[in-house]
Amino acid sequence: MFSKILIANRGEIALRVIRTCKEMGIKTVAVYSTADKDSLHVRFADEAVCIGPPSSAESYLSIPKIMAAVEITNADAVHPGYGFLAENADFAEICTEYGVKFIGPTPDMMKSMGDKITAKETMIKAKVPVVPGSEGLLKDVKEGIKISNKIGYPVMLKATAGGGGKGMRIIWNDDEFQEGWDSARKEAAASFGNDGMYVEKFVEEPRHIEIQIIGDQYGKVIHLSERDCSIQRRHQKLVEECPSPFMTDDLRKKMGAAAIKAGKAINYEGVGTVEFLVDKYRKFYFMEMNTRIQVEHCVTEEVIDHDLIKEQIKVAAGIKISGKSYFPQMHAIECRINAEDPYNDFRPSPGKINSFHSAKGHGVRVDTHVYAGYVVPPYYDSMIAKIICRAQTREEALTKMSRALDEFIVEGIKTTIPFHKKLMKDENFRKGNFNTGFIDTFDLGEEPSE
Ligand code: MV4
Repeated sequence: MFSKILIANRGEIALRVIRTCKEMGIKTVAVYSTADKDSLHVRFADEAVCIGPPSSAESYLSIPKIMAAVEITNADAVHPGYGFLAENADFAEICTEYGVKFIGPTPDMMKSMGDKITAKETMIKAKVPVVPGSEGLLKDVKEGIKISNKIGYPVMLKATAGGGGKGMRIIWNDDEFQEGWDSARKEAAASFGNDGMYVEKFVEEPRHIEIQIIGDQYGKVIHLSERDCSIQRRHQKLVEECPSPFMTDDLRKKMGAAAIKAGKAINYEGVGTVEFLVDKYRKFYFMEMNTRIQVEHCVTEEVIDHDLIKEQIKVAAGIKISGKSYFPQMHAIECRINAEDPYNDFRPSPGKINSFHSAKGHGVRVDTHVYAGYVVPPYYDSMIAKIICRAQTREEALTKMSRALDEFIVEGIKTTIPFHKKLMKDENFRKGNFNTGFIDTFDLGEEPSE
């Protein structure tokens, strides 16, 4: 087992990793920017190294700064968390060169999923269902139009370097193709420095359902059931839950088996997530694979009662996975609390938290790095807390979440709490009647006056 892990991250995920390391008897090293000097991850780690000024590029994204911290503290493994360097193949490679274990997949596994066309080709070979479309890169508009007529409009034009909605266009007919092609390519070139495009059938009103997997170094891959992440706004997830209200035992078996095939196809090692689009007929299609621990991993932890960070560290240390895939034993739902104003286009709302009272009680878990007096810096992601509620049934979990949101107090900044309160009481949401378009038409109503 590792003796000292450096956590190359900040916020709640850095704290989350520190907690598990403590329970496993592993020493921890925090790294922090000057903007985070008063953060809890700095206080709770055994050692802490300042790695630069507030800007991410000069701190949490700086490979030389992080490697210097690894060197001076003698850490024997690095946990990247999510975001920042978590899916940076160069960073994983450099860690290996330095003789420190990168807790995650190998650079090859990361690269094979980072390029969407390569990922799709790998899935076709592995017999994982994909959305019908072009094979490989599109040469030009002419080829794109020809394929679109074959599969039938509407189609979606996507950047091979994309993900998260950038460089993506819905196209409804031949006449729209050229303009969509030009604008999507320009966006992809600017965002990723790669303007390679592919096209596929547009799946209408899909649900976003992902399967958590874990693989060990000996070729074993199991799944840990699904998370429904259809409640998103501009490709930012707001709520995640398990079981998906749309799931059936039969569909879970099929999607679980497909996710395992996806993992095995690349000899996947570590925790990963296979994202699927699921249409109204419950047909599912591979979308992308995330080769990292995700924000919403807690939902899975609550329904299968296992610590995923612990499992991740164990497989990284070469321990074998024992046992079979896991099916949900409970219902869990997570609301992301962001320092944003839901009544003003979710604009970031950094600043000082004057008073803070966390929700508590049976079945309520709050993962957060903030406290009364904490100043939310403007430089990073705006998530300040995750509330995860679990109960025997979805109905009870939603009721518990409403209650938890009601007793959660954050003063001094705007948060997404009022949004979640309204959502938990929405009739269609409660019925499980939603897809990825739900938030586009959701009416938050007027801001309540104090
Ligand atoms: C799609 C799609 C419909 N059809 N692909 C959005 C982000 C990127 N990962 C892929 N995305 C989509 N791909 C086809 N062929 C609809 C989306 C999509 C979406 C997917 C999951 C969750 C929210 C979404 C919001 C808008 C579009």
